[in-house]
Amino acid sequence: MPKLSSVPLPLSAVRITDAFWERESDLIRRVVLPYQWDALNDRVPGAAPSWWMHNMRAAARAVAARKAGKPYVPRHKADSIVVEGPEPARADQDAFYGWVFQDSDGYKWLEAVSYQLIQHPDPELRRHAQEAVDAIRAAQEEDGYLDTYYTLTGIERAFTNLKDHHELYCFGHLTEAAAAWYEATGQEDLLDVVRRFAACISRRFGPGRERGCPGHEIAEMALLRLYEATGEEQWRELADFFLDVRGTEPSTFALEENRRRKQQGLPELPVSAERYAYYQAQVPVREMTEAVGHAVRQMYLCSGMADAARLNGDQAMREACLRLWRSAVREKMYVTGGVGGTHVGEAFSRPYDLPADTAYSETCAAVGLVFFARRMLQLEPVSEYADVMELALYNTVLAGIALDGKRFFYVNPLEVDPAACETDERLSHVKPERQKWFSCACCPPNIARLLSSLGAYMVTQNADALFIHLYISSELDVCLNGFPLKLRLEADLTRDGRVTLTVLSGKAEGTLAFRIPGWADGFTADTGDRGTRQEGGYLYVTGSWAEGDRVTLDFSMPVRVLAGHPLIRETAGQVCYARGPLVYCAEEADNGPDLHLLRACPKAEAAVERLEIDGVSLPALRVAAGRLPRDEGPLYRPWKEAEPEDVRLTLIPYFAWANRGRGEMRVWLRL
Ligand code: FUB
Ligand code: ZN
Repeated sequence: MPKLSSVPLPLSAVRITDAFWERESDLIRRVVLPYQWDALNDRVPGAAPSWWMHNMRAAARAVAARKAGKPYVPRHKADSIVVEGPEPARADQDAFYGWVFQDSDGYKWLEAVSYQLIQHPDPELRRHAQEAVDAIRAAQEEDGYLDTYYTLTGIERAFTNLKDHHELYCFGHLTEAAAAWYEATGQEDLLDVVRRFAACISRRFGPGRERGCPGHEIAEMALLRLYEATGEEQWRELADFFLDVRGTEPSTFALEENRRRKQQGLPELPVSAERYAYYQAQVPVREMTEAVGHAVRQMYLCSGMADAARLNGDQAMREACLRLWRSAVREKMYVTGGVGGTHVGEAFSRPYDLPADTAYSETCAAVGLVFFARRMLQLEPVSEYADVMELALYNTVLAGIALDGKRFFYVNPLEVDPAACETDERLSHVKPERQKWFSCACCPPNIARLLSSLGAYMVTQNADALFIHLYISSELDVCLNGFPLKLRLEADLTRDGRVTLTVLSGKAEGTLAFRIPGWADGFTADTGDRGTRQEGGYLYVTGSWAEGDRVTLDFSMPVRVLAGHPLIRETAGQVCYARGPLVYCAEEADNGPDLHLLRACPKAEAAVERLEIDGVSLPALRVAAGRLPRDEGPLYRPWKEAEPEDVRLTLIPYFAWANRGRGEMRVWLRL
């Protein structure tokens, strides 16, 4: 392992006490996960059915029938599935409904529940989770294969379309869930399911056997996680195999496509990899230079690559990760930490193409960026990674869930005119109001699993130092140079930039490294008589630590007025406001309609106030601005100097928009 690389603290060593984040985590445990369990069981009135439990039970019956020597006759053939399905009460109990990756929704939920159980025993959640585990076990085929889509639509076609049919994606999410469930309960029941499924995959794919890799990545990072958790080499070997095959010639996606075409009597296609950029399979991974294609896939691939670079000490892989990071973050990321500039294919667009109203910026892609950032931090403690991780977390990830935890955004635009979204086909992907659930419900459980494991993103450690990346109030049980320390971290970045670290118990010598956030306009530090140095955007504080010792940092947190890079056409002549990790937006609820008529006054002072939205106290900004009149004049008229009326705007954190009914919203304000 490279010297600089670090590992996160185990979740059990972090107890979050933060006023802001504890509310979120509590909401996830008390409201979101029980709600999502109902959704997975199709019990949320008026919400799109999930079909998760339905498909698991139907698959279990099909598996049992086959075991008893009775063939199962698919209700629908693979490739002709019914995504929306009927009312669940009128559904064919033995048919598959939903998307090909429907199984993954429940796996993500189970992973989130497991993280919660590590931190808070909850008998009801545990009972539901066990029910889910048992349903999954029953749906596994005798040879270890597990994917309800193929079990119910034609098992003979399993593994014939790795590019589009997501069985390795579902396997990846199952692996993540199993690792988390094992960590939470010590039970190997789900791990055994994964072992059997992995064995089934490995009988078919691997060195000297068939070449293949997932069309939608995640298995790579999931397998490497399992390798780290268990020390079992087989997981690393399979992850390395998937990474090494990707993008090599002849393209495995082309070969499988040609096999299908042959069966249909269609001519074969060229087998070169270059056609598969959408799936990040256009070149071998170590040669990749640009973040392209489906944004979630790209972020998950990058995460797996960063893990592999760290665990294998693979320098070429690390350099590819750096290039992909720079492309994604420095040329293709929204100011809100979202990625995916186009809804066409839910994908990365060209550099600097970051439209506000037609943005895709899928919640899952921001979750993926958080994964990638933490893994880059593990490779090397450089504060840019933590800055981006924090940005994505406080803005786009949080925007994906309503303050009451019961409605969700999949797409996260930076400008919304509800009337346009409802009438303009080009904006049909943009929902002005959060939804109860989605037929493609990848995002809600993804938010739940990330927010339930926040402790794993805050602190990492290597032989040199303990790195504090995110300032979230918490109690931490750490071990510094072999000596246990109990630490209390106090901060509330939704209020100010003051951070205090107190040693609650223990005695040790060593280094604590504190991130100097990119948003801070200078800082002061009281570190006692310990030695300090700055490197990579961290303040390293070295010395002895004992009960009652304290470090206080004061990061100056002014209101920042941001402009976009000159090559982002969309942000030309506009500014947006930010303070600390939060990006702000104007909403119709505070500022009236026609937000495009507002004119920002970037030089005017801004005041920070508290505002209550849906019972939650949030930081708001009051800023001076102008408003152009709306008139009934002709469509075009001779230009004259604009005479805006003076107004004061209320700006709210971007993540909190759309919690007060339907209305306009915009992040970028014209000058
Ligand atoms: O394909 C599985 C998931 O569904 C993707 O990650 C999301 O973008 C959505 O397409
Ligand atoms: Zn999603």
